[in-house]
Amino acid sequence: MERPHRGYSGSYNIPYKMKKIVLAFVSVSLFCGCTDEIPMVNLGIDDVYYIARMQKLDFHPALTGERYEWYVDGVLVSEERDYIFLSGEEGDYNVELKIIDPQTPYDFSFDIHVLHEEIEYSAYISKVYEYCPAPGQFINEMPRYEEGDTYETILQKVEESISGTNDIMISLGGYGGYVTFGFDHTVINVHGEKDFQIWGNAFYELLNPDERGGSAEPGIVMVSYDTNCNGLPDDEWYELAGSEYYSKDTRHTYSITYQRPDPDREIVADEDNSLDDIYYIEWSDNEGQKGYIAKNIFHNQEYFPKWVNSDEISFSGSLLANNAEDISGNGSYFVLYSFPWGYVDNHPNEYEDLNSFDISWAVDSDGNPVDLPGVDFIRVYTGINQYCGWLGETSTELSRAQDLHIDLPGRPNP
Ligand SMILES: [Ca+2]
Ligand SMILES: [Ca+2]
Ligand SMILES: [Ca+2]
Repeated sequence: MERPHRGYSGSYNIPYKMKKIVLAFVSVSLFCGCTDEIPMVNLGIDDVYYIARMQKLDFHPALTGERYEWYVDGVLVSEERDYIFLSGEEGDYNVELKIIDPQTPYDFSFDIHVLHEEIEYSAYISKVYEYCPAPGQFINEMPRYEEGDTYETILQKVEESISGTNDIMISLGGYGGYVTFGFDHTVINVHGEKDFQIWGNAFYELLNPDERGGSAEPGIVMVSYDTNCNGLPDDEWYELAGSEYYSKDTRHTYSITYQRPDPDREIVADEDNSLDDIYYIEWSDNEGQKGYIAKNIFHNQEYFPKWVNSDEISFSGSLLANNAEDISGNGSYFVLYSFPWGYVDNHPNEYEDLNSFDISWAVDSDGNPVDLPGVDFIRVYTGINQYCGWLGETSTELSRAQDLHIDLPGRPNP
């Protein structure tokens, strides 16, 4: 799929966004066997590139060798054959590629001029790639399903809800439900700083605010870098390791499947009549557990996503420990406690730092830290599989995300 570019074709003469650069070296034979020196190949007018900050330029050398070394301003940055250049800072950079090979060593040097974008970037979400909620009491309502909607039109509604500063809350439903979004540029991983913030609808209850309990419905964040530069979230995903990542109570290979409501189920209400269908949507997990998302009297729409045709939906990921406590002892008053840091919809939005995320928290599927230069795709999924009586299933909500490295008009970032 062709990704729309940002209008760089005319004025700066070379790259589109995501342009693939193939270093096709001509006249190679002229240099062979003539000298012991490593030949410098002049790439002609193509040895200068212009690109906007926070956009990638990916290089694929046509020539091969035993080893490769890429340098930016003299600093070794990669020993892979292919290299993606990305800079958050405007300026002039010298890039050098050394192909180390006993027969045919080469050394190429060229300049990249990183410019300010022609159209100012948005600091907020510009694109929603996926919306796959688990069943829940707010599904088909946040956003609302209307007759004739398809996955594509629902996706559009989600994008309209959470992009820019529209600030319309969407729900991810029960455990595993997720949304994937991105910005109109790559979010740079500035080392030593948090990189983006996400808004939810968590609150602390008024009686004991110091305990940081109330409605915390933590969502786990995953990030991905568009390493194949196709504009699609089909690259490797990394979890951002929040405060609970290394806890013994966190399970890292959890999976769950929800069933479409069985039309032949026995309709049973609970004793105090806050739930009118306690066997509504059955789930089963890979630990042999089973349970139900009940239908409650407060939300009468269907809870299984209506645009989904399949009879079951599955999710997998890390599972956080339950965070709710029934302080009434009779199911009438639950407090959902916040985890310390690193989750969405986990602290009230005014605690900006506790709702902000550092790309350097990324870990691979074995839990090893990964040093990403930036991210193009961010995914949030409900991290708890918990049911709290009349409050219903625990579900992550979110309404906005912001790249903390983009200056806002009239308010430069510190
Ligand atoms: Ca960072
Ligand atoms: Ca991709
Ligand atoms: Ca919430």
